[in-house]
Amino acid sequence: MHHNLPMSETLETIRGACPHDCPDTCSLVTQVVDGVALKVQGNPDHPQTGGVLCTKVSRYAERTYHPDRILTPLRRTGPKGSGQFETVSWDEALDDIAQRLQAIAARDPQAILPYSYAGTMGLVQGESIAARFFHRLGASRLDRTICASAGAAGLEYTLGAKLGMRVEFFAESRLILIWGSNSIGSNLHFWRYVQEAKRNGAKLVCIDPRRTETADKCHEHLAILPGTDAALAYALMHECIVHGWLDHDYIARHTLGWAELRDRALEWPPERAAAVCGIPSEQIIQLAQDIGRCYEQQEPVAIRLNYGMQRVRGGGNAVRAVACLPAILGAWRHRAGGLLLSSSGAFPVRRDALQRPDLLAQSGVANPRLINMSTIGDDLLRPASPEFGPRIEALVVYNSNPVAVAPESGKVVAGFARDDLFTVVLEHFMTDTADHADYVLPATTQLEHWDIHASYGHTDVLLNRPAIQPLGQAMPNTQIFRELARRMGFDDPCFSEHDETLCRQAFPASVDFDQLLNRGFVSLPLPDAPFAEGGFPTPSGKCEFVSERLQAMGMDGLPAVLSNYEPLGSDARYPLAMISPPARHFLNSTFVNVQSLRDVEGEPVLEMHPDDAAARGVSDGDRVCVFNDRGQYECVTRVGLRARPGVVNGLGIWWRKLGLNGTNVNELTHQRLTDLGRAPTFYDCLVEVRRA
Ligand SMILES: Nc1nc2c(c(=O)[nH]1)N[C@H]1C(S)=C(S)[C@@H](COP(=O)(O)OP(=O)(O)OC[C@H]3O[C@@H](n4cnc5c(=O)[nH]c(N)nc54)[C@H](O)[C@@H]3O)O[C@H]1N2
Ligand SMILES: Nc1nc2c(c(=O)[nH]1)N[C@H]1C(S)=C(S)[C@@H](COP(=O)(O)OP(=O)(O)OC[C@H]3O[C@@H](n4cnc5c(=O)[nH]c(N)nc54)[C@H](O)[C@@H]3O)O[C@H]1N2
Ligand code: SF4
Ligand SMILES: [Mo]
Repeated sequence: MHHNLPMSETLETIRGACPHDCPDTCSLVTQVVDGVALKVQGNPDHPQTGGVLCTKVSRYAERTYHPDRILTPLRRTGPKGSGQFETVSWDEALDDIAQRLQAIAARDPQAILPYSYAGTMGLVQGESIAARFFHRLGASRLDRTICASAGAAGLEYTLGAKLGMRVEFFAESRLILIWGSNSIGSNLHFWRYVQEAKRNGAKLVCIDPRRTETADKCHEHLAILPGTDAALAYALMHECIVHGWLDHDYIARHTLGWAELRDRALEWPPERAAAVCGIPSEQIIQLAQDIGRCYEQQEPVAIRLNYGMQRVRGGGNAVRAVACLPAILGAWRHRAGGLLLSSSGAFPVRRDALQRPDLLAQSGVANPRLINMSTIGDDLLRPASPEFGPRIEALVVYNSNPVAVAPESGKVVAGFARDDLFTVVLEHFMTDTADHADYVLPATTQLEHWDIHASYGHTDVLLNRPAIQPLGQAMPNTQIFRELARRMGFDDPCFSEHDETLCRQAFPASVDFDQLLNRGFVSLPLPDAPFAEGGFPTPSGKCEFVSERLQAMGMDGLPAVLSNYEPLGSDARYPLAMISPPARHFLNSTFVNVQSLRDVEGEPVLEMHPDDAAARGVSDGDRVCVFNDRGQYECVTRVGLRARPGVVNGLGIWWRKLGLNGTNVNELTHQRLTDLGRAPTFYDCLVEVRRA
């Protein structure tokens, strides 16, 4: 849309997609005048966005034009971590990087590791040319587990895939369980549907150790101890069984293993679960009665499960336990009933076309080893061995800030500080990770490049068109990998495909690209209620209460109740459990350097219950040291009822260098992995607190 304005100004509005790791995947409209992006707003024509963005992304122009943007390639001049760099030309940087990688690859390409996550969720600036590059090279593969893989595994073993309710139908639900989700902070557009349901008389129940802003607005809040969700789910099943709130027809036709699940659930009366969860049994009984009332009146019960409850040892099994509930109630029959954890399995993404795993054949490495991104601290420090393979000699980091976000930062920092490690970081800003690079390469932001997006919170495909030219010498990730590929002699034509071509390859023709170009989004054609007639994409086609696949791995196949690695009360030296969910105005570690957002958050915060604070002589606003055997983190207390007794909330994820003592909350977390999905256990962590 072009308008001719006076004084030869041109105003354009460009449609895009929010790139951030957030379930909402908003449709953006950017106003551009004379090539400068003035404003980024929510697209009013996209129903899921409804013309509204969160505070963070309303500041996207501020982030894009931030004076600290990296706009030229940089080469390190000081010690690793010092942040001392000099400007170099693209040719100098790329020639040297290609030479260094080639020399390592000549010995063993698996000594090279890509490290990336969802700094952008774009399918093109994420894993397209980059994946082709590392496949062709035969580099180690990265196991991308840092966020959601425990919950994903739990869902896949139970429902068969990352599928669930369509988010818009929560507006019609009568009882909504918001379980391990701070929707107002992390899933704002879902919250709009919840408000609609509330206006229509729905009851809202929040299950979260922290009294979040979401919990404040729900009718009930069950402040369970971290890592006790499976016990709560079983107690709810217990009550359904005892009171006969069971859809026997749905159970018989569409589930597997009911007799076994029933016996297990009968071991969990509310009193037993209450003791494990650290809440009064009356709260569990009340919630069960709310469920029963809906069951009897044939009103839909909906669960918005989110990833907060799977960052503990038993996270995968906890998701399995919760995911059994809708099936026993027959809640899936109704489009406003069932459960949603992630909708990403609904998207027919052509990953092989984008990532070209077939290029491995040219690399000479048949099946490169898999390195878990969640244990990067240990893995960078590991010597070569027959089991592990070669020592990691080179890292190429893009779309991620591991020094800030990976667990047990003490080890992560020590690994990144290794003098014999060659590190390249593609970034917008000098993050804690970029400080440890040998080369930092300037990457474009979402306003400057093409991309295409699936979503994990709704079921629309979005296209992102560039709104402005790249700033300075910045290049899209894709272009940086094309340039490296050429220098490494990778001449397959797939390395010269353009970004728009890649956008077109990402989905089959059934996703209408012309509509994406014209309107910015396309809704997937999906049934209103995915499992109303069963049809679960599991091996049995049923909702699997008992999983033969898990039995084959030596488990009993039922959802297990597992206690945390570090349960409350297990170590007298560290009598507090700590969780570290996001601060509302940051997105993981992104936006911490945007002054207007950091001003809102103030300083790194530790929320403490008044009893826990008093026991330590700590008052509101005191500077404290949070510590355990792994490290120390200084922050400022907020004493109040957001924290339950015994649990402190260390809001994340600050940049270490912007924190009070040069660390952040991950100084305290550990690298042990979840029961399923090999994921980190950020919220399974014991600490003690003293005044600093
Ligand atoms: N503003 C903002 N939005 C974000 C993000 C952000 O950093 N900031 N991050 C994005 C990303 S990457 C993700 S993965 C999602 C994360 O969003 P969610 O999937 O919602 O997960 P978390 O924020 O980790 O945790 C959600 C809630 O679970 C609670 N919780 C912690 N432990 C437990 C437990 O054991 N049981 C239960 N029932 N609850 C528990 C936490 O207190 C928190 O309030 O949000 C995305 N959106
Ligand atoms: N203690 C604790 N730790 C956690 C969590 C927690 O709840 N508690 N949450 C975990 C979760 S859920 C997640 S998902 C991870 C997130 O961890 P990360 O995926 O590392 O996410 P961010 O911290 O947002 O860092 C993304 C980086 O990518 C960069 N980036 C964005 N777009 C582009 C681009 O187009 N090109 C390039 N080259 N760079 C780009 C941004 O500038 C930013 O620095 O953190 C995990 N760590
Ligand atoms: S971060 Fe989430 S809520 Fe904010 S604009 Fe992006 S998709 Fe929308
Ligand atoms: Mo995440």
